[in-house]
Amino acid sequence: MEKLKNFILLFVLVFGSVKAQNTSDSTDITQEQRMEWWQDARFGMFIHWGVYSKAGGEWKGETNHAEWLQFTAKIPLQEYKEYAKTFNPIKFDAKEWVSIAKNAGMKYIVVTSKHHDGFAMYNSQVNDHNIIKGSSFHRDPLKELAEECKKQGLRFCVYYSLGRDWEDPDCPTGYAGNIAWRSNLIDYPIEKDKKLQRYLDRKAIPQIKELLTNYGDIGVMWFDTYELVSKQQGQKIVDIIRELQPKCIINSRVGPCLGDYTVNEQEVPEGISIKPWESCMTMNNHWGYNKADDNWRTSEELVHHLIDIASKGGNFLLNVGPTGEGVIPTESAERLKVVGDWIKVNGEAIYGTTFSPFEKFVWGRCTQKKENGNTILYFSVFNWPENGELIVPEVHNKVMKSSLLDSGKQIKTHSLDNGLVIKLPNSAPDPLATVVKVVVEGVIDDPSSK
Ligand code: FHN
Repeated sequence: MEKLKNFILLFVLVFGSVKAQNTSDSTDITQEQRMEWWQDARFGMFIHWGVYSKAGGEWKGETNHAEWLQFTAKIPLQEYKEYAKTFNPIKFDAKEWVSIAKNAGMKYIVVTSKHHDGFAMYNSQVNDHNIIKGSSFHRDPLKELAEECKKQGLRFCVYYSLGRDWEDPDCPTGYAGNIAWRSNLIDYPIEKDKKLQRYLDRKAIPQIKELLTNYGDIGVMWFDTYELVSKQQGQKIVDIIRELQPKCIINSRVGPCLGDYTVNEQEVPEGISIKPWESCMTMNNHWGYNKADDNWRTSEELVHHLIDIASKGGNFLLNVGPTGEGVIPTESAERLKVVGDWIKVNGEAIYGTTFSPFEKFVWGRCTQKKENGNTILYFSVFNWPENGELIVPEVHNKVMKSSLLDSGKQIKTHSLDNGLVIKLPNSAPDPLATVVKVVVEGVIDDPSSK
């Protein structure tokens, strides 16, 4: 009898707990499931917006400031707080912003909830240096953006400056030489007195919890500049996020050797990476709004970056810096419209694709999809070959179908010993980039397997 009782007890203990796990199945999300939407999305909008946007990069006649205004213009905290009180972006329209992103073909938005100035662009109960208590706006733009993203089917994501905060007295940064030059040494000159854990416990962690509790599903927690945050401290933050929102993706700037994907800033890596990565990029020379900066990338450059990044297995996070009134600059909106028009026709060659099975071509890039055991190759042609022929080496698979993606017009191919020849029309249907879709039997060994 005793044995039976012990056996039942053991049974309940073991199977009772497994069952418990299965009931809350959202916590059992696999990394692959967590990353799936993001890897299919390929294209997102980065938004650098804050009190600093009001200055438009200008302070006392100097015009090269932006999101680092408080620091680069050496503004004492109290003066910056006075300036923040005058911030009143009356033209801010979440619907407009999300529509611009959506029409550009972007699937997610990453907005600065708090940049290095430590000013929360949302209704934070943790610290009064925020848009509700510390500005003239008294509305919560993150709340409005989160709701609008939901309405328009985009993923709402937040940027959070983790290891740099010029409002908090306990946020030390790494030393360059013997100066902690990225710290607020004006208001808090004694760097060695600053205890990072105090800042994490008093401000960062409570604010991260607020963001993960009050704004619905957060697609990505996009941390920046972890500076002195250790792996243990970063892991604690990861654990908190996994607890509150298991599906939330975390970038690599949460701490050393942490995060779900790596970030390349203002650059596109040379080669392919099979690990998830993202390239974040400005459209001119500044993240935050700078009215003097007219060094805009061309729409063609942006389309080519998008294709190049997708052909290497990455995501493109393209930045806008709205004005102090809350308007996305015309130069940005116009370029995003052009990118969006291209994607409306050629999105199939970007969304849900994986990296190229080939080294890059002089004439363009390739992305691929697997379908029913066969492979769909999307060749995006940037430079139209004079002889109207594309040579794709190493492809000996049988071609099942080949066409121009935009019109569906059939095009001819033939095989040679060294690969496949694709016969093109005399001129490029789309000068930005023309996509040729070729379906071949079976799979093509990708370069990483060679
Ligand atoms: O210092 C920031 C900068 O202002 C901007 O936010 C970029 C975006 O990735 N991150 C830091 C520089 O690496």
